[in-house]
Amino acid sequence: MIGFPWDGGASLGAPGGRYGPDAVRGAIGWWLDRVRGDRIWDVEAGDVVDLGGLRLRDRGDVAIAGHDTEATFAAAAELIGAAHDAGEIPIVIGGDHSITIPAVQALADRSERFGVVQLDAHLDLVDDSPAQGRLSQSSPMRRAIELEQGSARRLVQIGLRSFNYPEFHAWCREKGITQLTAAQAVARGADQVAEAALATATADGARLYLTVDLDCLDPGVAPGVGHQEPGGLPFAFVSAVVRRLAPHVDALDVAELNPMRDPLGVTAGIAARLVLDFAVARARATAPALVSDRVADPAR
Ligand SMILES: [Mn+2]
Repeated sequence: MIGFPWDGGASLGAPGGRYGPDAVRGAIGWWLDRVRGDRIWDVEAGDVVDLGGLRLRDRGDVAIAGHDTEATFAAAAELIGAAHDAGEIPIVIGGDHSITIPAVQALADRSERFGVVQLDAHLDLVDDSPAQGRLSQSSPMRRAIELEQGSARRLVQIGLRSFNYPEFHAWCREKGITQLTAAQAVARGADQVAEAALATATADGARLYLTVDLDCLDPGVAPGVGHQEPGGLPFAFVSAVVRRLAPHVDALDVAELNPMRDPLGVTAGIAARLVLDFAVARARATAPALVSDRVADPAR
């Protein structure tokens, strides 16, 4: 885990993302308390998982230079890169969605090619604008697909909705970006969506970057984000996609948590749950379940 307490890129949404990492650290303890002797009962999956092979390490926060976005992003890429080089899977906790820019760069620097699965209400494809520049919360996917190791054809966007700039309609189709609205994704179901996204994003042996913008969720579920869009994904859908992709992911981020808009801590709790979902799914992939309800219930 790497905290990235940055909201300097929140040029359209509300500031406050800088308090995100500590809110997740506070919320995650609720579930870590359930770990006994390196084991945890995954109630929803119906098994007891051996966490003995899993080490969840907190590498602390990216050093923020509030006056200098490029210096901050360089420090982030270095800290995230150090996790990659140590054989770890970085879990970057934002912070507004611009945190993805250096986090993707760190993976790209260590990959022949990579693909991205993005859970988000928004496109995040702005190239440049007078108000936002090139490194804001509205640009992380544009910066990702223009990298030499990236490709628009390996970008899968899930949870899109609401309204957007008209010029992007044709542009996205020309580039070959895969897009699913929140309603389309729910209609297809999490398993099918995750399978197809995995195949598209990891084509040609590409490594996988997973970015979860918490505004992919319905704001009635997760209100504490930079900008809320009605009609979002249910928690169970997002959790299922994160769990299904987790064993294949080379880097994860969870972005746009804004504790200043999250007075009850509900959204921080969701961010922490998704981190645990991710970690437990990875542990399950390497160590078989110790006890499973699925043995008793062959229908599952
Ligand atoms: Mn976003």
